[in-house]
Amino acid sequence: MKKVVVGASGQIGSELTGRLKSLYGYENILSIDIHPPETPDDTFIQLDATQYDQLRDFFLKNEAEEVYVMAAILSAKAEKNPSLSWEINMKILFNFLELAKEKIIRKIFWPSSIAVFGPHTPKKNVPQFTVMDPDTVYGISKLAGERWIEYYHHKYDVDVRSIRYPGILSWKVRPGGGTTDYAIEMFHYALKGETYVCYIDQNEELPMMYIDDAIDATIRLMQTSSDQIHIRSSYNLSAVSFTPKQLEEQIKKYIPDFQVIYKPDFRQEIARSWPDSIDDSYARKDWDWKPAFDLDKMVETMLKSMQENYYPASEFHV
Ligand code: VAH
Repeated sequence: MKKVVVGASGQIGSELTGRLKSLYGYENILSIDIHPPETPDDTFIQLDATQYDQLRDFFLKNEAEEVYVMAAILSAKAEKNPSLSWEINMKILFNFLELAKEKIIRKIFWPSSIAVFGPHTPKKNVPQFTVMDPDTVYGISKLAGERWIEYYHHKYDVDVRSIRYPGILSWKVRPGGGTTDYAIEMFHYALKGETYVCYIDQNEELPMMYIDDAIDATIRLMQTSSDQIHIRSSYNLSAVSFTPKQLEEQIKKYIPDFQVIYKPDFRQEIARSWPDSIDDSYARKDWDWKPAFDLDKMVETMLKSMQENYYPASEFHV
């Protein structure tokens, strides 16, 4: 039985594929995306996850015990084409819910996001159950998706699990079209010795997480026995919260000359609607979640990894 990562060329999908391969064996993990991966992978299959018949044929040929559905149009990009982004995000989800309802696949991971929270959601330590009035295309699609995955679980006994990811920091694959991408861009500019123009307000606090924590949580949730899972919409998950200014100051501990200019754009309005911090007590209780990366460890790891892999000439030593 294979495990399959859909959206395997993306920021999270690419690293999730690598981790699953090291955990379960290279040949046992298949990867699907509409775009080829940055690094060649002979277990990669180019498929459009919105095309149900193509997916059904693929999964009838390749029996999959688990499918990680990581493909979606992210928040900033989705605002540029609302109806198409809604259509794509929901079609992809429904394709896999239907395959699971037909018992062609057995277990699904589908990522939600803190984008499901909106302007009237409490900003601090957002509880698992609260007011949710997202006012972005991405957030609306993720909230609708959460309702559908809970419906398919209760109505058709589909085993689908989900996490509300915060902003994710990683360095291997550039993210595409997220509001929180600023945090990754800041490291690139700092290491290039260039001034960064930040499109988010310097005091806008957002929940964030290092990629390794996000992947650990995802795999841990999928390994948890079904009777321990008490949340079938999507689990709140938290690691650190910081503002762009706090990130700038943390980077300056290593690169003192780094400069940031703040020029908020439309993405600031998206970020403003999201909470500052998250209460993830359900995830800690149900499947023993705890993050390994605080802000210090995240910044050091990002700088060290990016210097080694992209900017060997950069003038600083961690
Ligand atoms: C985005 N990185 O910015 C994603 C994430 C909470 C943010 O959903 O759209």
